[in-house]
Amino acid sequence: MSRLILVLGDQLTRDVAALRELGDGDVVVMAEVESEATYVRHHPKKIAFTFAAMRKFAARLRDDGLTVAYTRLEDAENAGSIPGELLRRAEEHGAREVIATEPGEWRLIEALQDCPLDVSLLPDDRFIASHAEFDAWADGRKELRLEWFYRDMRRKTGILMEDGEPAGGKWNFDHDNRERPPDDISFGGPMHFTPDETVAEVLDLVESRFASNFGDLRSFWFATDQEEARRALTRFVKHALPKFGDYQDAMLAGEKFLYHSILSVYLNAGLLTPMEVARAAEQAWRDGHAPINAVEGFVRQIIGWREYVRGIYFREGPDYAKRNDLGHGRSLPAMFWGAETHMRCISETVAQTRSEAYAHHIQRLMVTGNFSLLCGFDPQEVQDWYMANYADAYEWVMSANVIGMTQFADGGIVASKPYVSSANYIDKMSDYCGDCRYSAKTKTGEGACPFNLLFWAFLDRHRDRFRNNPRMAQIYSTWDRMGAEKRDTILSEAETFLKRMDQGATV
Ligand code: FAD
Ligand code: DLZ
Ligand code: SF4
Repeated sequence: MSRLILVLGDQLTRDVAALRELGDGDVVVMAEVESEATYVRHHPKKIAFTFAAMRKFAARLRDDGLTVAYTRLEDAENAGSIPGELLRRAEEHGAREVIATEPGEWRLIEALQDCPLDVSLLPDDRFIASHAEFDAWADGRKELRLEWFYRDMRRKTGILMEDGEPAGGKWNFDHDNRERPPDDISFGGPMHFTPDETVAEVLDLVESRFASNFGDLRSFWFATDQEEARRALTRFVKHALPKFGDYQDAMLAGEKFLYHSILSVYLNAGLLTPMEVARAAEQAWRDGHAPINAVEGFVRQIIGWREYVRGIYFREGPDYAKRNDLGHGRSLPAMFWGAETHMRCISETVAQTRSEAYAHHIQRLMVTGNFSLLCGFDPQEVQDWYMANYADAYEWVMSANVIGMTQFADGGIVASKPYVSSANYIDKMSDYCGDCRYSAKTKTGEGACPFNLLFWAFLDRHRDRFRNNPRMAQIYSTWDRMGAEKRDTILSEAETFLKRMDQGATV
């Protein structure tokens, strides 16, 4: 009896576990379905990317001689969900058994487990660390700090290792990174691909079905197959990687990409593997093309952070994404959806998110993430916002970044203290503040930057929670030394700002 081999829209790798099981007579099932396209209001570019890449991958499998049952979103008989499509195809092919690679989100894992067919979920071994390996590393540790996990990943992969020792003599070159933003950027941005017939067809579909979703569909320039994604990787390694480390934390108005790779969307969909990306970067260092601080910094993101956040998501279970340790419940303001704001850092970040379905790490972390935590937005709403707006968004990689790293909603599993900062950080690492209606240097009164007010208001609000955290002792003593009158002014101005924002005023 034939079996169904399920390939999801973010499993577009010939070597994915389920496809390795393929036997004679088995049918590969791929389906564009309403439930996946609407469980959050995805950016139109993400839907277009996913469908285009799925269609091209299905065509490649057919070229390889595989039998592929592919359902398009507009097909009349489309059952609308992955389990629904499996049931329909099972009946069509007289199959009972389904082989699938474990999805990257609990909701879909649970839906497959509940599907009334004989579904086997295979481990997704596109990742470097299995769930068991991550758990073995985490078990019994008081703190799950990235640095120790990352070193294990270096040892396991041999990336940037020489005779068992870290290349260049140390594990982490962050000290040499994080320079202030440069005056101009020599990297022209990621490789743009002109839509071919398949992509053009999908763009028309997405335009007609998802026009009201937040985000610009065109211009659409993403790679949509493995060969194109590899070209994008090559361009990054050649032109941007050498400076990746230096300007990793910089933000510049009008410069959407700086020296970032824009590879997460391809990595997460399966068009690239983490090991091929890490090896390409390592080779650039061995060839003398890129310095160790850049290559180590980049490799740490791929084999360190990317694996680590996935490990946390699966270790902590389906409830992780619902945590709200600080009890935050404010709704997101209209400025996160493109409404006018005087805050230049927010308007720049939201504008490029809208146009590209992309913002780089520091914009996500120190602008929208930091602002969300300071204002006390509901962490689930915050996560939904990120899930909706970024082309690389999947819960396995999103949750620990949002719930853990930026919102401290997991109570400190990922971060040892909340990632909050006043305007000082943004002012130092960007050119946003120069042309802003607010003044980063002004602490209270006319023109005071909201970050300056909200920062102290946050610390004051959560004093009981954080005052005994040794990493925050100094900041609390600065607050206490400020004088009661100044503290009251800050708190009342912060309150006024939040009230006006909640009422829909342009702030
Ligand atoms: P680069 O800066 O070039 O970094 C190289 C690669 O390292 C990335 O492609 C990515 O695969 C990996 N990486 C870097 N940082 C992280 C990280 N913190 N966690 C996991 N992988 C990392 N990344 C996603 O892939 N999907 C998400 O949904 C996502 N949501 C995020 C939400 C928040 C609030 C924050 C703070 C970060 C989030 N990240 C997410 C991590 C990171 O911001 C993006 O991976 C990165 O911006 C993607 O752009 P890039 O490919 O140019 O990355
Ligand atoms: C992101 C996405 C979208 C928009 N659409 C589909 C789809 O129609 N069919 C599909 O198989 N996958 C899609 N995906 C990717 C899935 O949402 C992803 O596999 C799960 O979120 C698990 O990571
Ligand atoms: Fe953002 Fe404040 Fe700087 Fe304006 S002054 S760009 S609001 S940090």
